[in-house]
Amino acid sequence: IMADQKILAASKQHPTKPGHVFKYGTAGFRMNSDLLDGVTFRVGLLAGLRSRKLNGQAIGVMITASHNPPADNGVKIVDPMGEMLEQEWESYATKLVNCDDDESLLEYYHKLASTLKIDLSSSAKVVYGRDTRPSGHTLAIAVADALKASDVEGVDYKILTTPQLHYLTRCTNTEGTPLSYGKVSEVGYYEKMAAAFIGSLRGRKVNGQLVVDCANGVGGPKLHEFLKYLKGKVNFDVKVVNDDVLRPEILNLDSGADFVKTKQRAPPSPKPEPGVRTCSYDGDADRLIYYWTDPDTGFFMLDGDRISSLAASFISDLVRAADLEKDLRIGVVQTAYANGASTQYITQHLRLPVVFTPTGVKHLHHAANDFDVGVYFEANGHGTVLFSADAIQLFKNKAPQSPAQKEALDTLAAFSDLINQTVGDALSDMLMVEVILAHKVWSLRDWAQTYNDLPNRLVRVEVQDKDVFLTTDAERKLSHPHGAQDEIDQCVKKYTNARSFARASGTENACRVYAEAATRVEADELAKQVALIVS
Ligand code: 16G
Ligand code: ZN
Repeated sequence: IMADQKILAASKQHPTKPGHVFKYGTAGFRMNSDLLDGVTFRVGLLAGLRSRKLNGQAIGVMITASHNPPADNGVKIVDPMGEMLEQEWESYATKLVNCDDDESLLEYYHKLASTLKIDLSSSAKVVYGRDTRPSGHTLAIAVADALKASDVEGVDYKILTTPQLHYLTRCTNTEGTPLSYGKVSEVGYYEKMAAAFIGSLRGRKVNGQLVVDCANGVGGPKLHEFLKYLKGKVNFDVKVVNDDVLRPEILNLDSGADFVKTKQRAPPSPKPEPGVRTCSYDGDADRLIYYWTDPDTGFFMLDGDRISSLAASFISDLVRAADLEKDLRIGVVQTAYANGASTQYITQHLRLPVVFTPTGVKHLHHAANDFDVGVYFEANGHGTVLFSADAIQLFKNKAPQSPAQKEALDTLAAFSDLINQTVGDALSDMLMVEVILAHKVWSLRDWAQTYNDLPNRLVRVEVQDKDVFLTTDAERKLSHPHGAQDEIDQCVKKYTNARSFARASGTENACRVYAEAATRVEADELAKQVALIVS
């Protein structure tokens, strides 16, 4: 009863705004920050329940709205090994957050505890962090208040990138075990990344300067911090730009991975230097896009599909050199947005299997776990490479039969340490790309020449009710409304090498249409026609 009073009293301090229906979507709860205080408080309560349900393992809570405008914010829950919240719990989150008042909230909290057989007196722990948005500070207080009221231990990591919070969650739960993932601190993250970067380079040189656009988000200060750990150990010429987090209004403004990918051009500021290798993070540093501006041919982008095929090619070469080809299954996971040319390159040229899943990291991550080495990237630059415990054991313990085999095994061991195993991580992925380019002695132009992207167009279509659009086959086909897919098929038939699909957005009230075809004009036309079908 005392405990209930505490939760009720705290909840009164963090009311939800009436008249809104909230949904735990692909990126947790995300909206204008004015609506989020009560939502975040309730997410804090649920995270505590989840921790109790999982025998007191730490659960993560991240407060961020990624590439969204500065006025937005969001909150999502991270499971013990650093993965996204288990699907079933997403609906508990939705229900808990939508309770009408404090009393019904408390009632549903108890209902969840009893149906899930959760002992509310057992111990629980939640670790949390936030990006640089000004609203993050008060939202973190809402989490803290929920934890205090429900008697859950909380650790406030303050400002972090999203992947750092995922890393810390996993480290907390594996500390002192054979599965230990690193020191449980932000410093531990930098130390691990720095050691693995140097270890993976194996004496090779990173060529030329790399410009990193941080979207004026949390990636900026964190990258500056990381670079200190390389000082005097390796020559890595990085110029950090768009790293101003003191003016929150410029977060994600005309910069960052989402801008570059959707606008298909370099951020206007600072003025792009011709030929210089450049990459962009998004606002919470879990997406990465590479590009350069050519004096003759203009802007050229290397997106998530390119990073995926680069990683798959590098790793499969090493696995072959290490004579592990028969022991390890390597696979690539893509979504419907992956450029058809990348899929063809991976299946035909690299001869690796490609699996398709619906949009959203949790789906890709899950599918990648089915391989010993699972490479997954969304075209938008979010992704990572997952290594099975068996694979990592082999890299570390297999007895090499030749110096070349030893070199391959040692590179794989360090490389697997460099790649964040919990979630896509712009900093870790960037180091991965830099290592691969250094090994191959490739410029971005060399990388770009592996295949030619099919011209493509993505359009956002305003629709009355996006929920009438239901998909099958990893979102590549519409099952509803009836007949729509037939109409799309008829359009696609008219073009060469063409493909198109429509799906309801998971984050906005709109429908998205993607089209690709042999030429720019055809891709544009096709997208327009399919947009007409769904609107
Ligand atoms: C979320 C997803 C991202 C996906 C995007 C699609 C996570 C962490 N993020 O931002 O991976 O590409 O949604 O948005 O899963 P859409 O459904 O509006 O097209
Ligand atoms: Zn992000």
